[in-house]
Amino acid sequence: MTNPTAAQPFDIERVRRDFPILQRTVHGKPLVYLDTAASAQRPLAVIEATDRFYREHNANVHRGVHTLSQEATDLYEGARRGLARFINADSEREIIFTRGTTEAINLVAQSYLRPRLEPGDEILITHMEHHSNIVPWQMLREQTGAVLKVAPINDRGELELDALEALLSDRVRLLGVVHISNALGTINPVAEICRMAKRHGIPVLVDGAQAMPHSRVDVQALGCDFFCLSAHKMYGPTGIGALWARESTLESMPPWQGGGEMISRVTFEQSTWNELPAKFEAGTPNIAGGVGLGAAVDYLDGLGLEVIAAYERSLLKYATERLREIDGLRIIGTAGNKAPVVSFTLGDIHPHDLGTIVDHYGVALRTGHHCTMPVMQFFGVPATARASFGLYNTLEEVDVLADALEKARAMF
Ligand code: 7TS
Repeated sequence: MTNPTAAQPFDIERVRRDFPILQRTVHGKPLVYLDTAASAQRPLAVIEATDRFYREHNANVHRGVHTLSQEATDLYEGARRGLARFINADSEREIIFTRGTTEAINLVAQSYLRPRLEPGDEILITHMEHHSNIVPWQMLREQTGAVLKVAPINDRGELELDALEALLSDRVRLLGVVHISNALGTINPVAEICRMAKRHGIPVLVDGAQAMPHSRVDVQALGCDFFCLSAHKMYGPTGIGALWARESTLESMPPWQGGGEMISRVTFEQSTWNELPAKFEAGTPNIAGGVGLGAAVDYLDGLGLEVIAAYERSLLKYATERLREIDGLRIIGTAGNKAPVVSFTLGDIHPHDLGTIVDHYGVALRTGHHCTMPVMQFFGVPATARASFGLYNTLEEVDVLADALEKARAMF
């Protein structure tokens, strides 16, 4: 599905005007927001959609006959249809709204995998996973006696595909892999990995949190079994995201939380379950969040992900060149295929000090382990500073970052 307006060239000044927060200053300097991988800023379209929802349509969804409740339901379900279309799902029944990627992964762990695991069965993940694609499987390991295996990475921060394939034994019940690493920027060859896993009959969960804002995701073309995403990484609200899985897979899974909306009929003796996707959405959902997610999808579609990706590649190229010129700067994560994320250390300066200093120049960097402690251990660093770019960043902002880093270096 391509959007006819997407063929327009990328007008960065116009795009920046869509993001009101970019007008503000920090310590008297223009904000240079380089923390999009943690959470993206929101365009007016998203802010206004949630604002309009609360001003004009706010009511609980699904159970009402009154007009507002029906309007709220239409908006919320419209967002689900929009997301289904955006990622090329077969139908909106394949979209389960969650709080985000983390909750989507936990849902798969508890509802899909837990009933299928025997002691000694294996769950395979990779060395570059975010904690949210590690810890739910560790918890499952404690609950079931399963074994957690880890596919290795190399010094550039790329997956070792041969080693990964060698780990695809007949004991593996699920492979969990990150599409784009938040700490390294590595774009994994997920379609190839899914084909590999399919040859061994192993289902694949893709952590797509970082992929959604940077590349067009087509869940059918990827060939995965589960795809997890967060709206706030893709210019939408926090507290909402989704799990995609095929209808047949979701039908085979028991509900994981009980409550209102997920039932068909309740007596004290027994309850029966609602149809998809309601079966997995107990309780009142994040309705305004869903509406905002729908607006974010429309916004990204309007710009065109191919256009965004091309622009972001130019940002990454320039940032990599500029940062490499800085004495003592070490880039962590130098994969051949990267998203616009640059993790680095600078001499012996602690990343937190670096982050604090550049903040005084208006530059928002994330510093720490980025919820990927095993990646930090692999590269032998306690933490990195990370510049992560979004569709609103400019080459001039890369210069501001580089100058601020030079000033920080001079202070030590
Ligand atoms: N997976 C990846 C690859 C992520 O980058 C993140 C969040 C998550 C999962 C969890 O998403 P959530 O929306 O459920 O929290 N990453 C980051 C980050 O890089 N800095 O802060 C959060």
